[in-house]
Amino acid sequence: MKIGITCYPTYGGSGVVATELGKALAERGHTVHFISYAMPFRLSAFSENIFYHEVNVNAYPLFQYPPYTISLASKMADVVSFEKLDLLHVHYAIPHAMSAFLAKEILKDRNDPKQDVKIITTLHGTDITLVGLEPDFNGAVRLGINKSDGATAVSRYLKQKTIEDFQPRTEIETIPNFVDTEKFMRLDCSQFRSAFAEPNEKVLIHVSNFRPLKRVGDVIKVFFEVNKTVPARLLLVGDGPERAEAEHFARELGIAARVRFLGRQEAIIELLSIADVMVMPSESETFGLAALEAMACGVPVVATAIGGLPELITHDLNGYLHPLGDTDAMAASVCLLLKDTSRLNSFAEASRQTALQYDTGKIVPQYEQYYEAVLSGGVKEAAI
Ligand code: GMT
Repeated sequence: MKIGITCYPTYGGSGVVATELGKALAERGHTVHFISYAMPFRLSAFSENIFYHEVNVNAYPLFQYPPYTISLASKMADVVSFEKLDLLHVHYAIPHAMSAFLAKEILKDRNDPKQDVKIITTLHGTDITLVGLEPDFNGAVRLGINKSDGATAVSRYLKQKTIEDFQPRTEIETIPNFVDTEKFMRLDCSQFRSAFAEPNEKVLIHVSNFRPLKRVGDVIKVFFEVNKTVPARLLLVGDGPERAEAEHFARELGIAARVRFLGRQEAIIELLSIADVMVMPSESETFGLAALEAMACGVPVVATAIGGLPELITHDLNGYLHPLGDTDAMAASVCLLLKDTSRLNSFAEASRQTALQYDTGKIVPQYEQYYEAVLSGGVKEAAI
């Protein structure tokens, strides 16, 4: 198949999923065209089946807000027509689903032979649970889903939430996120570990884009409590709007020397390999890709019992789930793991086993089958 993929290239899990999907599809012999404003950050290695088309954002002086949605739509239409794409798979509804719809309208208007290109929208998270609910976006998101030939959600929770809040006409298929468990596995990084922690210290890790909903302050509170009884270090990987406040908070609590703000990192597998536990106290998480990547590296996750996380984390088996904001309970669970090596090892193994269920080799064929169903017109409208 010839597949166009559009995603946010530099920020967040939806871009990671889209890029890893494109890479996996290319390895399986499909031709993949990424269409975006920058090269997706995980698209480092060359593949003869992967192409990248950059969208130019026109900075004409009249445009206080350059119309990216339109530039993207025009680029999509050009790539579909010239490269004879079978489908456009867009990740994160805003604005990508609307751009894809507009691209199809452009092709129809030109009576282009590819005017029937199929559109598939994958819903990832706040496009449905937060931003998409705002009156400024709500109607457009629903239109984008309804004008897609197929739509997928990354968890059962997200599918349900989309149906409840948007009542879309397009049937939503659940296809969970995935991880390459041959790459994401625990490596022996003892040398690397000694740069961050003493041999008697435990390592907690948090990976996110530091948006308010990730509650990095709660991560620090959990660590503050844990560190009272278990000598530990906290690695904070990623960057975003809450970072400065989190740094101040760690200083206020007198634990700044034990907390390492690492910013955005490429060496994510190495960092996960030296961690004992991940803390994910998010107030909203439709899937939790960062948790899945940690689990693949044998790192159990202590998280909030919200969104799609309970589909991935089974309380008291491969991690712990607690109510939003209950940092005392989260700290107690982290201590339970860190003080009992056999429990930690069993949770680490259970985490790895769970991650194997979400291996690239198991999930990517679900996307291929879904593409085939959409191309053959076999995807029905929702019965609402
Ligand atoms: O929706 C967002 O907040 C952004 C999006 C992203 O690009 O990081 O995150 C969502 O998609 C990820 C990949 O499918 C999921 O693993 C995240 O759980 C989800 N984030 C939220 O729901 C907050």
